[in-house]
Amino acid sequence: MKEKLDEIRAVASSAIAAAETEKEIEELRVRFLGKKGELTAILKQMGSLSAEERPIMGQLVNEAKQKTEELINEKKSEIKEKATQLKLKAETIDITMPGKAVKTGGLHPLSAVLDDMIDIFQSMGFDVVDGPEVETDHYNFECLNVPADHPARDMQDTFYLGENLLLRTQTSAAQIRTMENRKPPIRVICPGRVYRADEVDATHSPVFHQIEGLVVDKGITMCDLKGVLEQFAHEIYGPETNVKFRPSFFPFTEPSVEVDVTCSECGGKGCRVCKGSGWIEILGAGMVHPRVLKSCGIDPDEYSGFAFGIGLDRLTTTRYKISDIRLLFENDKRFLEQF
Ligand code: 2NM
Repeated sequence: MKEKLDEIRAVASSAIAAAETEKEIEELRVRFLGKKGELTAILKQMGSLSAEERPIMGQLVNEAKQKTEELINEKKSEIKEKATQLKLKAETIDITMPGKAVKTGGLHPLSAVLDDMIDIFQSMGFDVVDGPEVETDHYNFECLNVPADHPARDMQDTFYLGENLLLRTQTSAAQIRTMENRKPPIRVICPGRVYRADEVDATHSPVFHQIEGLVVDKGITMCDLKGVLEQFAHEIYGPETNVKFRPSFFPFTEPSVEVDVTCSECGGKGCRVCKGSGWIEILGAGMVHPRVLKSCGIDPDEYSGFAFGIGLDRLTTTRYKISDIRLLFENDKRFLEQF
């Protein structure tokens, strides 16, 4: 029996030493130490021994069991440790490797300028409103006091989609709808794309961007117009910028003005950009024509208002020294990546 025991111990220890996985080691534990295991079986045969041999043999078997258990536990932790080391090695991060460059998009220059303008007008209490780009003759021209024989209505200047349907030539239609739907006081700006059948060149595009503003309330005067637009010009071009109001004409405003600011290129001395005048025209404006107010259901005897229209594209090209307006619309990545 002792020989048998020694043999089992020898087999067990070499099998344990050769085991490589937790599964194998668990199988060995069952094979030698389990309820039906080889060492347990020997213990059960002890009944056939004499009374003197029994305690000696019992001690040997117990020793063998204990020793085998120790070997198994040692091997088990060895395998576990190895697995942990492997896992750590596989998950090692080499912090000296150069990082992957994360490409972030940027704002289109038009969006950057528009965001600035919206900030300025919102800080003066204006809401931003939106409107459709496909408009009716009624909202684009009728309500704005543009007569039927006005050159702006000519096919040469306006993209018609049908007899009464067109691509809006200014964003005023959105303001007309605002006047129809809201009661004064009204303070809104309406930024958006507008369309004109212009000849395309470095400074003209058939699609461009406008931001139009409208204020209607009791007692609004030309002073309010001047104050708001001067504030705007100073925020965009800096507080030293001079602002000049010139009389002008629009069908939808009376009186009408055009607003010039000191040329930001030469500081007013005169250069190629301002064609030697020292001034740059930035917007048109005026007191909303009583007929326009009336066409929107607002009583011109009770209310008055002012409106203005600013071209976004020229402001953008001058700010970023972009030589050709068409670059704003082509979405060439080599151009856009510069912003
Ligand atoms: C301009 C110049 C002057 C204008 C007028 C209106 C409305 F809807 F209230 F009648 N919105 N915008 C206006 C006035 C636009 O663009 C150069």
